[in-house]
Formats: sequence, structure tokens, C-alpha cells
Amino acid sequence: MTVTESDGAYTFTMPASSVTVTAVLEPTGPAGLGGDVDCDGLVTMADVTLLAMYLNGEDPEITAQGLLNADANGDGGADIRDIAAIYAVIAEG
Ligand SMILES: [Ca+2]
Ligand SMILES: [Ca+2]
Repeated sequence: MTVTESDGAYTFTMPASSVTVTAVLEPTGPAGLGGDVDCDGLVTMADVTLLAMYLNGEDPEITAQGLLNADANGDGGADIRDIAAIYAVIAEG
């Protein structure tokens, strides 16, 4: 089997026999940093504050990526448990 790549598009050439192809799709672009709510590349108390404001019903400026990053425990949503998860990230340094 040969595999060629061009600008992120992959072309597979393989014998015409029974084959199984499994594709794992990963998000493009830089991966979000779990807990980095303000997207400044660091996980700090500022991120905790921002998420706390958001969860408190205030309307802080959080980007779509920031909201994804806010899901620090990776359970698919941003809630109070992520604040604990972000604290844990900060504690780990
Ligand atoms: Ca941050
Ligand atoms: Ca979460």
C-alpha cells in the first residue's frame, strides 16, 4: 500500500482486495489547551475567574475555542466541575 499526502489530503493506493480502512478524524489547527479559557496559552487564575463569571450567568468575552478549553475535565460541557479541574491544572504547575 502506498500513501501520499498533499496539503492534508491523503491518497491511498492498495490492491483490489478486501480491505478495511479506519479513519480517525482529529481537529485541525492547534489543539486547545484544557483550562485555558481566555486562550492566552497559559492556565491561570484568570481562566478560573473567566469561567466562574460565565457559569454565574455573566457575559465575559470567551471565544468558541475558549469555551472548548473551558471543558478542562473533558466531559463535553463547561460547568462547576471544570473549575475544580482547572485548579488542579494550576496546582500541577
Ligand atoms: Ca489562560
Ligand atoms: Ca467539563
